[in-house]
Amino acid sequence: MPECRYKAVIFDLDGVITDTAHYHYLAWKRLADSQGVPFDQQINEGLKGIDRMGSLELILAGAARSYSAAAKLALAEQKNLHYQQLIEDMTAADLLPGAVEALALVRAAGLKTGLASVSKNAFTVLDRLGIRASFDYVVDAAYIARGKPDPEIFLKAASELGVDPADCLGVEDAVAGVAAIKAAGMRALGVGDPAVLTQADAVIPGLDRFTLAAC
Ligand code: B16
Ligand code: MG
Repeated sequence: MPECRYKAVIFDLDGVITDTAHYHYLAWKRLADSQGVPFDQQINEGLKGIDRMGSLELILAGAARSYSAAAKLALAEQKNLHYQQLIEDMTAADLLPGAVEALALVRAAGLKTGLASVSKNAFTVLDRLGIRASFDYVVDAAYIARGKPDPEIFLKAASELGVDPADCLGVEDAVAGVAAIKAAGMRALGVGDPAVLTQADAVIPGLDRFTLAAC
């Protein structure tokens, strides 16, 4: 194999490794409906990669009334309970096609693997999927001050892996996530639609098309 241009690959979780993006949508939809606030797949697209309170603020921007800080916290907690119910029964069958193979490919090439999810439920999801040990470092979102598109989470992953950001490939399904990778000074591989992920260096439809030559 020719020498790889990367030393580490840092993956997003929701929408890349597993389709929890859909569970987030269902949980937000239930909450938005309970408040009579408009919410659909298009609004949801803009929430991908945005942390819980940031997502709530974007949803409540469409509300007819205003909410106190305490009411917002209660709504965020409610959404999280809906979400936790939805992920309760996840298993390895919920891994997206190619996810396990992509992680194995990266390790077989001698590269490090990182996970950069702003989800505070990421460790639970990784355990349900049975892939926590496939990562050399998983960022704990509880210690991240700024969500995507801020580069903080990707820079934290690179630093803990002991790799220069310029030697990292970031893999993301969200516009905000791709922006975070680029702001961190990394190459960005988008997973999804090239018409949506316009800032990515390359885009593949799913990890089943992952190669280290992808961008
Ligand atoms: P939680 P990622 C993100 O995860 C999701 O894309 C986003 O929709 C969600 O609001 C966020 O995690 C926070 O999740 O409420 O579980 O803390 O894409 O960075 O893996
Ligand atoms: Mg994502």
